[in-house]
Amino acid sequence: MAPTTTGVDRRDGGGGVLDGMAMAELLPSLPLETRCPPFPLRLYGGYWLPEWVLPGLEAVHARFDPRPSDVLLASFPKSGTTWLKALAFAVANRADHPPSGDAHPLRRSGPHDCVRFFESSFALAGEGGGDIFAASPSPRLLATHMPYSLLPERITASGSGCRIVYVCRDPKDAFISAWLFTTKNSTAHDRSVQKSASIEEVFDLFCAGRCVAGPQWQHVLEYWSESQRRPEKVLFLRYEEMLREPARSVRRLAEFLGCPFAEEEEAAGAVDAIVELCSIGQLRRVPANKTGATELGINKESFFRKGAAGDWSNHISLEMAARLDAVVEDALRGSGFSFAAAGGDSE
Ligand code: PAP
Repeated sequence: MAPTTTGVDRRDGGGGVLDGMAMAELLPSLPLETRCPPFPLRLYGGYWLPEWVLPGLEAVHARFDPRPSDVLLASFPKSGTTWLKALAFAVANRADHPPSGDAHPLRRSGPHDCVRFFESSFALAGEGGGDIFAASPSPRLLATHMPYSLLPERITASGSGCRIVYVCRDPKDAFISAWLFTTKNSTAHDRSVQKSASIEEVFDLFCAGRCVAGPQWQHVLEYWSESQRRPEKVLFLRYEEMLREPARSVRRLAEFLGCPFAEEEEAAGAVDAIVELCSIGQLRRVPANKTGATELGINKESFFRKGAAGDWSNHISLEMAARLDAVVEDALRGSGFSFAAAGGDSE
């Protein structure tokens, strides 16, 4: 099997669903990583993915029936997913749910309840059954942390109609966000993973691509490449740019989703109302985001921490940062993509 156009060699960790072999059979033979909390990871299709999610990925391939109106929100973990879910939900549903309204769903429930991850939803639903999203009305908003090359072709084929919005973040900030999230949620750890790992150890693993959905830069590069090839179907956003110009990002999102803001909406302040509704300060105040835990035992409040660019400098040394920058630069050389374009290190 040859490497794909996006550079992922599927021989690296097996092809699994892509080769028609059952995941349950394949899984024990895939390379295993247990040093990186919170989950045991398996190398599959060139990516380190949580072992428990892989059957969900298989189910997405086997049972998920995409519709041309579907929109998939994609990201490497801890890159702005929660924010993107809130923004896309608020933009797409603003006719039914005015952003300033007291009854808006984002004032009563969390962004992760409004837009669900399809691979983990299928994994948690278990075997059997059909398409768990079949009853959801169109247009559907769904989310994924899966790499582009592992999405079903029924989603990625040019004729599918499905649109994808990807949010990317500076790898150092994504690493720090993940590290602090994991340490805050230590009770959600899988028992088979070491709990005492130091930040230095986990950082070394991140630099080697050994983290949930890693290598991070490869994940980003695949979606970026596709956004260059099919800009009408794949929108590539940068977390740092969204922080700098949230209103511009909301307008881009609306245009891409086929529902640009009308003059009357602009005049009525709809864009700013969505920016405010989805701001980290507002989401943090929502009771549903303050208490309780997700199905995986993750404290809901831990999805809302600092929400800034460049916070890595408060947690890792300049030497560590330079090491990761060098790894990333090396891996991206010649690709045309650079994290520096976002100005990721400025607050
Ligand atoms: P996930 O992959 O588990 O879904 P994700 O939402 O991608 O997590 O990332 C969480 C980061 O987004 C956190 O960053 P930090 O740790 O560096 O602070 C979180 O604070 C940030 N975040 C969450 N909501 C928002 C928001 N509304 N605006 C900006 N940043 C946000």
